[in-house]
Amino acid sequence: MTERISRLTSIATQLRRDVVNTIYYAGDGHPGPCMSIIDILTALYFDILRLNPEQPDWIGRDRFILSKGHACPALYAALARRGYFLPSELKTLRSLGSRLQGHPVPKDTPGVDATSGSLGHGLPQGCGMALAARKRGDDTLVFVLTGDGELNEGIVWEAAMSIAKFKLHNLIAVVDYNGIQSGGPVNIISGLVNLPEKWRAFGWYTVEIDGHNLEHLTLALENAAIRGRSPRKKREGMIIAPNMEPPDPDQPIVFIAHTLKGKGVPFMEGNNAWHKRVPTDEERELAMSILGGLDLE
Ligand SMILES: Cc1ncc(C[n+]2csc(CCOP(=O)(O)OP(=O)(O)O)c2C)c(N)n1
Repeated sequence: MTERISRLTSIATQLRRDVVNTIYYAGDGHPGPCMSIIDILTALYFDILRLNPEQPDWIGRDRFILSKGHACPALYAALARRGYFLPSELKTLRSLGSRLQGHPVPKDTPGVDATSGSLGHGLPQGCGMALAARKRGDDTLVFVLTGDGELNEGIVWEAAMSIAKFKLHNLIAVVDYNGIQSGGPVNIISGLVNLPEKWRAFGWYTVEIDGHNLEHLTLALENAAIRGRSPRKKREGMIIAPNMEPPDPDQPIVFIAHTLKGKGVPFMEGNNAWHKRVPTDEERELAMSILGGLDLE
């Protein structure tokens, strides 16, 4: 394992610990949905995104939209560990007057770029931000992370169509394809099948990826980011997806990230009872014994 990947692996474990502790202290929250996106967030916040935590509103920053806003304890953990605020503040999640509300609000929370929680709105907001970046003439990128159950919302597909039509190569979407939404399996509830073909039909360069393999994630996201900032520049040997032709210069990219709900805590993995649930004292201790560490230090 390279030094880069071992650093990211230990950050991902730290974020998983933070999520368990944050939800334990808040007495409310969605641990399973957080765990499936931790590795994606780790790759983005600790390797890929161009950010300045000391200047959260810096115009030149990349934007990140957590469209499945109910997983915000994972985002807050990433922001805290990236230096936007102290990890001890995570304990205030969902409490009155806290900057860390139960769904993300940019007005209150440093580092949050978009309001979310009502599912489906991340991609449309990202479309607007990517158009604005084009109008400004800068090379900032917009990353949007959506759930798979969230794709039931029709507005996602309106945005997908517009983003391809406007040729927004500066927007990169990631779908957290864990196969389960709050009410059960996505393929049964909404008939969400043939997902990659759907995105391709909407004009997107569609790449399937293991959403827990930090090596693959960082390589693919890094190359997608380099390409997103200047899509017409020829680069020898740059691979976004092995065994695929490179994207057309104007095509937006979506990563379909195969993930596991609850990933990292065995008794939560694939168990939808943890979609929204608070760990008991014993469950928290068990999780900590697996993840190492005890508290929000
Ligand atoms: C517009 C809207 N409808 C319903 C909900 C309630 N809700 C919260 S989480 C969730 C499931 C989302 O599934 P998915 O996108 O797969 O996220 P995951 O379960 O993987 O976290 C639903 C339906 C909501 N937040 N917004």
